[in-house]
Amino acid sequence: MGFLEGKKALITGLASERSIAYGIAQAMRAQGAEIALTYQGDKLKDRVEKMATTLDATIILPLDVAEDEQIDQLFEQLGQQWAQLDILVHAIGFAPREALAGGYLDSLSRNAASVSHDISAYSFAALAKASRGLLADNASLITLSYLGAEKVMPGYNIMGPAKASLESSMRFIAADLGPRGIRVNAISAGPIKTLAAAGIRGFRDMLSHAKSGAPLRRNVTQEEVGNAAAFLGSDLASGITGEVLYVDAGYHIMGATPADEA
Ligand code: NAD
Ligand code: 0WE
Repeated sequence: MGFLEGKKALITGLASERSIAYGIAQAMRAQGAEIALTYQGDKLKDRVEKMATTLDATIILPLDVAEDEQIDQLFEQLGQQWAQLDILVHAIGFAPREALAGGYLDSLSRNAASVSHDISAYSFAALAKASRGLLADNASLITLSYLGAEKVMPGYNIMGPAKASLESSMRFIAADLGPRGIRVNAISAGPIKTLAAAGIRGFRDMLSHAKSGAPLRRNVTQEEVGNAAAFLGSDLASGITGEVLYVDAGYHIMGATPADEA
């Protein structure tokens, strides 16, 4: 018997087998949760439907968070099949590619700031707002963040402020929904090579830097982030809300690079 037995989880952000969202879906399924998935646009539909079969998921709905109607439609459709939602996972982030290379100010534009905050931060609050009527009274909402929210990670650029906004919004949502027993948390994951990450220049160096700088001297996996999300989604985490949980092999505690790796 898994610790998510009887729970219904909606998981956004699947793009490939390497997506953090897929690791989360697998971990939650392994603990007994029933899974529903969303896909961004028709390009990803077939791929997400294939992944759905490995998760015994039969509810697969479109969601582009740039579209208000798709957000409303999502929970209207989901509500026709599920009376309540126990877990909502937001694993969505995007900035225009040009904004993730070069210097912060050089790559900055009004459009990059607007898009990155809209898609990566506002969307979590928008999903929380639209799902309110469907959420169970002990539901758990989870989003994915990165250390670039608090510290300057070269090249992360406008995604840093967007993740800072996401984390702050997470706390406001937690305060809002807390009286209903609903918990809201973020996982700050270390770098993982996913589709979104693959296209970033110098990402391999970032992985090796994170590895040598972390107490555990290694990178983290989708499976490890998935297990942490399964925990936060479960009643085992019933006292935890408004928290940022680091799944980064300890990297964030360090103030300097370990001597053996300098
Ligand atoms: P990924 O490319 O597998 O997933 C990103 C997802 O965002 C995709 O499924 C994509 O469809 C979705 N998305 C983008 N724009 C969207 C929109 N308008 N509407 C709906 N969905 C949209 O990459 P990932 O690394 O698994 O990213 C998932 C989350 O984890 C993101 O929030 C990312 O910032 C965060 N994160 C990633 C890392 C890493 O190193 N990979 C580390 C920490 C946090
Ligand atoms: O949040 C992220 C990446 C999010 C992301 C990735 C892309 C690539 C494709 C957002 N938007 C886009 N836009 C695209 O066109 N991470 C935490 C991974 C990541 O990205 C970095 C990192 C790390 C870590 C960019 C620069 C430096 C470090």
